[in-house]
Order: sequence, then C-alpha cells, then structure tokens
Amino acid sequence: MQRSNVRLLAPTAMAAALTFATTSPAHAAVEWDGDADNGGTAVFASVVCDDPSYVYQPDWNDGRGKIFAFTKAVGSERCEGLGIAGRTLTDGRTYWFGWESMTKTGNAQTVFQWKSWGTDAEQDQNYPVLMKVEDSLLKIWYVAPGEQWIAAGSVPWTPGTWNKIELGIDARSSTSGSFSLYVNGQLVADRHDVRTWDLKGNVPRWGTYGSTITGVESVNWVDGLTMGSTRGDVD
Ligand SMILES: [Ca+2]
Repeated sequence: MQRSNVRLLAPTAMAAALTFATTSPAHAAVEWDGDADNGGTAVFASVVCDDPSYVYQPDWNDGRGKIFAFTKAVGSERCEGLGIAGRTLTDGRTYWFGWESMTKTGNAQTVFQWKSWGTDAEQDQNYPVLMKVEDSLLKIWYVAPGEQWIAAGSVPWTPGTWNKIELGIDARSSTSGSFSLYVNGQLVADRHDVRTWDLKGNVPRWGTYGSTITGVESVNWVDGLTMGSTRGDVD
C-alpha cells in the first residue's frame, strides 16, 4: 500500500512542479482571483442586483467550473458585481482585468463600468471607462468629465458565445491616463491622454445594466475574473 502510494504520488508531484515552473512567470503578479470558484460573490466588494434580479454560480461541466450568471430580470434595470473584496484601488498605476463573457442577447447594455464612488454631485466622472453590448457589438467609451461620451472602439459580438476580454487601465486623475482593450486577442481600443480616475476613486463593475432593457431578461455570464498589473498577468 505504501509503495503504491509513492508511485501514484510521484508523477503528480512532478506534474505540479512543471506546471508551476511553466506558468509562474506569466502569472507572477495576479493580485485578485475573482473566479466564481473562489468563494462565489464574496470575491466582490458587493453585489447590486435590483429585485427581482439575481446572480448565481452554475457549473456547466465545460471545464470552467463555476461561473457567474448575472441575471437582470424583467422589471429591473441592474445586476452587477462591484469592486474587489477587501481592496481599495488607488490611482497612479495600471490595472489589468481579464475575464470571459457571454451574453444571452446582443443587447445586454452596460456590461462593464470603471465606476466612480459617490453621487453625481460629488463626482467629476461617473464612469471614465464603460463597455456595452449593443446592436450585437461590444462597444467601449471614454466618458470624459461633463458626461462627454467618446467612442473608443467596437467589435462584433455574438450572443451565446464566450469571449476573452482583457482591459488595461492606467489610472490617472490628470489627463495622462490611458486604457486599452483586447477581445479574443484582438486590439479593439487604445486611448491615451485621457482622465481615468475620478476624485472619488473608481472600482470595476461587471454585469448587465440598462434602463432601456427593463422589459426583457438579460444575462451576462462571466468566468475567470482576474486582476494584475500587466496584460500577461490576466492572459
Ligand atoms: Ca470558474
């Protein structure tokens, strides 16, 4: 029995060591594992799903393990996961966020916000970077102070299909900030000399939100959320 165990364990240990050696450099600086398998919605600072909307964590046995299913129900505007549990983000540095997303429809409206704290009266910029699924396109905007929406890029989006998203934001309260977006490895947006940090501070939000889709159910499935300092961290 003892010898059998040793023979069974040895290849496992070797595989683990090789995996570590191979993946360690690329993932050396993952700062947040926001996968649904890592504690469900406890990975977020909070969840804002207006009644009767809800988020749950199904496992479809497709290798992803648990995923988030942000389900905006009929009669509600919003279902989002907000912020990084236990972390207050700061400006003067770059954040990369990586995740997979699939929506039920080609019109899930807002699926990501780089959202400011406080009320409209307190903020300069409610959401400096914002992404929508609309008209079967994934669209990204730079929203400058004064609610000035500036289109930064778009890419075709097929409902019912997973997409790999990598978003980098250099968070600056001056106009020396920048952000870039890759979808399925393709560069979709690359904006420089923009203001990416509100005086109230910012947090990421993922989900589905929009006053124009109150009458329909909208679902945004999200898997493999990560945060790091480089694109390689979240690749
Ligand atoms: Ca997962």
